[in-house]
Amino acid sequence: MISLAFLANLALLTSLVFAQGTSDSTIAPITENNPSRVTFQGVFQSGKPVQGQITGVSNDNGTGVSFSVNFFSFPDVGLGPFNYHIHQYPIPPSGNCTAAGGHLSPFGRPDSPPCDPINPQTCQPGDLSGKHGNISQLASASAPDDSDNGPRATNSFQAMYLDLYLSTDPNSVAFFGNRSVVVHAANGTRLNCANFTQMMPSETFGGTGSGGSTSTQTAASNGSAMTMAPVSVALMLLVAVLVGGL
Ligand SMILES: *[C@@H]1O[C@H](CO)[C@@H](O)[C@H](O)[C@H]1NC(C)=O
Ligand SMILES: *[C@@H]1O[C@H](CO)[C@@H](O)[C@H](O)[C@H]1NC(C)=O
Ligand SMILES: *[C@@H]1O[C@H](CO)[C@@H](O)[C@H](O)[C@H]1NC(C)=O
Ligand SMILES: *[C@@H]1O[C@H](CO)[C@@H](O)[C@H](O)[C@H]1NC(C)=O
Ligand SMILES: *[C@@H]1O[C@H](CO)[C@@H](O)[C@H](O)[C@H]1NC(C)=O
Ligand SMILES: *[C@@H]1O[C@H](CO)[C@@H](O)[C@H](O)[C@H]1NC(C)=O
Ligand SMILES: *[C@@H]1O[C@H](CO)[C@@H](O)[C@H](O)[C@H]1NC(C)=O
Ligand SMILES: [Cu+2]
Repeated sequence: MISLAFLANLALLTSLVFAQGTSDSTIAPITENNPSRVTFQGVFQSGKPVQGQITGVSNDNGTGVSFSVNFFSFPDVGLGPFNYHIHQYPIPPSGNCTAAGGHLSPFGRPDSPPCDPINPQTCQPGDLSGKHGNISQLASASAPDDSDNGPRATNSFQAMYLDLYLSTDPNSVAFFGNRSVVVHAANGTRLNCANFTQMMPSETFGGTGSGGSTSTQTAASNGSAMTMAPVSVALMLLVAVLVGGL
């Protein structure tokens, strides 16, 4: 009897250890050394419910990705709370959101149980609304009502957050730059979706951009002698050396 109980306990202990091991293997590590200022943006398709874009740029210190979410034109709030994720595959040219496949989950974490935002490392890296909040409240039109342009930014949602588990580095399994974003109604319907595509630095406005980077871009676009200073100085030195040598 004692040995049976002992064996049963041993079996239970073993299964607990294995269960622990399995769940540990799906823990997402914090991404480091993300390449400086690299930016990817997804812009929802026109002609479908929910418009807007989501933009992710490497965090300034290389740890994680800073996201800026600006969604609007949601359908009736009763279809929410809405959620959104980074999905595995890009959207085909037809725009079919079903073809995006499942959530980006490089460590094999399944969709359930739901993400616990207190422990975001246990969530799927692609589960943005699980980690950072679903969309249960919408801002209504407060913009000036100019009937020429129609209602602006109605039923909108804005958010900014740092996600530590996604990456802008193509060598990382948590890289999202070649994948897609899908926004869902509460019943799971895929309302709209978009490819992420890389933005060139000159296309990147606002967000976490500092005054310094803006003035750099302005100076560069002027193409003045001032912005060419390092090259000019180098050329002058070269000319001076050549002239001096003759
Ligand atoms: C980078 O900054 C974020 C906050 O912006 C912080 O959570 C993280 O620990 C920092 N990482 C390093 C390596 O300093
Ligand atoms: C998404 O990207 C893929 C791969 O680059 C491309 O074939 C497809 O046309 C894009 N889809 C949309 C809707 O732009
Ligand atoms: C959309 O893509 C899914 C998955 O690839 C496919 O099963 C479905 O037939 C496609 N729908 C249309 C309308 O092409
Ligand atoms: C959405 O978020 C709200 C508030 O955080 C929460 O109460 C609700 O359960 C969430 N809904 C879903 C479908 O995840
Ligand atoms: C996206 O990039 C990752 C990392 O470079 C790569 O493993 C994956 O195959 C790519 N996926 C697609 C659909 O191109
Ligand atoms: C989800 O809700 C939408 C909008 O009401 C509806 O068209 C669709 O049939 C529903 N889908 C499911 C799977 O219930
Ligand atoms: C760039 O050109 C604009 C318009 O010509 C001017 O207003 C601005 O001061 C210039 N900036 C620099 C840094 O030269
Ligand atoms: Cu999704």
